[in-house]
Amino acid sequence: MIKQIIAFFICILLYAATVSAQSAVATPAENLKTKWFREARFGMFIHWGLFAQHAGTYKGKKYYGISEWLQERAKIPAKEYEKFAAEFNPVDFNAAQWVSFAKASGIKYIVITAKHHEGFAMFKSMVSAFNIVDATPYKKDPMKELAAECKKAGIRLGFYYSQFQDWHEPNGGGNDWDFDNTKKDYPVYYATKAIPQIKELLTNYGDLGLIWFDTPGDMTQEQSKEFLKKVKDWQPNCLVSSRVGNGLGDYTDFGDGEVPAGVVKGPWEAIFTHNDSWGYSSFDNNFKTPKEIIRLLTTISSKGGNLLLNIGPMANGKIPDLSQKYFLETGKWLIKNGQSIYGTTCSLIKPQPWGVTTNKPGKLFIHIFQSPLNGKITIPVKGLTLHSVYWLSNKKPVAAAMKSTGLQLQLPPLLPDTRDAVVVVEYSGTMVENYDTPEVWSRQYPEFYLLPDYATVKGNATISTVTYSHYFGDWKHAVCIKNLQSPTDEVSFEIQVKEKGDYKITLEYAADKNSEGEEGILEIAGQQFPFQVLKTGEYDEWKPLSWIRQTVAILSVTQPRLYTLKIKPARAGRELFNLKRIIAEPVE
Ligand code: H79
Repeated sequence: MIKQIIAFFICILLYAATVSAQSAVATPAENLKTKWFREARFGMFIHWGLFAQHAGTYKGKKYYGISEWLQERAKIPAKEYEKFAAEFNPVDFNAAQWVSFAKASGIKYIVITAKHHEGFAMFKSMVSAFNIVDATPYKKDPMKELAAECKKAGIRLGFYYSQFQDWHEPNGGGNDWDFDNTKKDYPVYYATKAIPQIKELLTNYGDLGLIWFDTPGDMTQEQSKEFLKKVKDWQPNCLVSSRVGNGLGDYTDFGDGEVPAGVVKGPWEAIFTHNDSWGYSSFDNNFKTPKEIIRLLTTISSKGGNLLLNIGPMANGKIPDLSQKYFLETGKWLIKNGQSIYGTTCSLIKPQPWGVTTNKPGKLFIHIFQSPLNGKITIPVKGLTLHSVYWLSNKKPVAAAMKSTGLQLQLPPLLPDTRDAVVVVEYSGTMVENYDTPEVWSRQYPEFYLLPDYATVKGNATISTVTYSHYFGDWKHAVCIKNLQSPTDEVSFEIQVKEKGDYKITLEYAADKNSEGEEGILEIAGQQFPFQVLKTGEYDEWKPLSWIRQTVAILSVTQPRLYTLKIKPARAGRELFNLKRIIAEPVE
């Protein structure tokens, strides 16, 4: 019960944290201020602090999940935690190496934890002796060196600062194992520690790109405004993340590990960590591969945002080997293909079975994740005059023609890159936003998906993000179709079926006991395919969600043409399910 209350409290913090910056139309001055950020596309988050020393283990017990929450999870008293500083000695820290690594990885900005929830300042502070210079044998300020190296390398530096949670302070948020929550005076903490330390960060380290606030918790609108104003007083051009709270900030951050549905206008950032923990964890080996990073970066760019991807250095200052290896591999891809990422704007068409697109004036970048068997792809754009069409990585031409159905490319049997092969189309004419084109089903792909992002929903049906986690608190998110409860709630897709033959149609979803046994109907080509919803597990955002793939129809197409696929409940009842995607497979 107590655990649930705590989890509830943290949920409130988290949800307050994911509120987006209010998107009033940006003024020219705001546009100028966020220009570097909107063009940067790839940032490196660094979670480094005393938590790195324990690397997820305390008194012989492994805490799976996010290691920077060790103090909270093991309920370590602040007085005892304080002693960790005497052991913290990052002798192998080398700012020049970190920055050259970031540069070689194609990183344009770095955001590092100046102070995480544990309350320990990783910089010299006159405000609190609980800082790396005064409390550790290291006695140096790594942020000074990092700021100097970033400046030399032309990389923007931002500081993460936990402005509400501070487990070291009696009046800071979060620590209820030492301090009584009902007796806390948060304004005292803001005035005596948080704001004075932010002043130190903004006055002692040169020009900063941004301040990355997190978990605003109980902050009022006035308090969030005050933090924002202080940052601007000291550095008017320094950006502030939306986690300053209450809908404020210069750009939007979504939830930890969340990619939003569809294209999002205005400056924003998706934040991910390389494995499942933000701080270093000695036993977390779930590192994203170069292919996963490249596709994540490309997909986020195509939606108009940045990827801020985190690494957790060890206590001695070393960056984990696999983070080094896979970031550098991503950097190699960016050296050849960076033009299709940096400074691009979002896709003007929806994701296609072969991949996604990004844009620059007069240039369309086609990111191919998967080639059809016959190598023919059609990009749903009209009226362009083609000047040249070539692979970005080697400049070799690609056969292309403008047809009435769109821009047709003939790809070779072997793509120049299996992770993301980029074709550049230089053109004149105007490309207009068009997300309304039908989905394409073709026997040239082994399988293809209908995603919720561009579905048409009716009645109470919604396109919403469902949150879950593997280890406690390492959030995962899935965009789903939800709230299909009565026959008037409906989701539908327009589909251009290219070739005749049979197609197997499978639903991928999660459903708990509330939905078990409900009946739904899939409608296509005048046929109705009824199905019953199967229970996949209880829904709990702190636990994994189990997804099931249930085949509900085989459609025999005798005539390739436009079809409408609909899903709705057979009768009024409880919600059908969290529908993640619909998979279609040509029957062979
Ligand atoms: O800095 C990273 C995380 O430490 C921070 N945001 C990213 C960028 C973050 N703050 N809050 N959370 C993440 C949510 C944490 C929830 C949990 Fe727990 C912490 C789950 C398990 C440990 C709450 C406390 C629930 C159980 C204990």
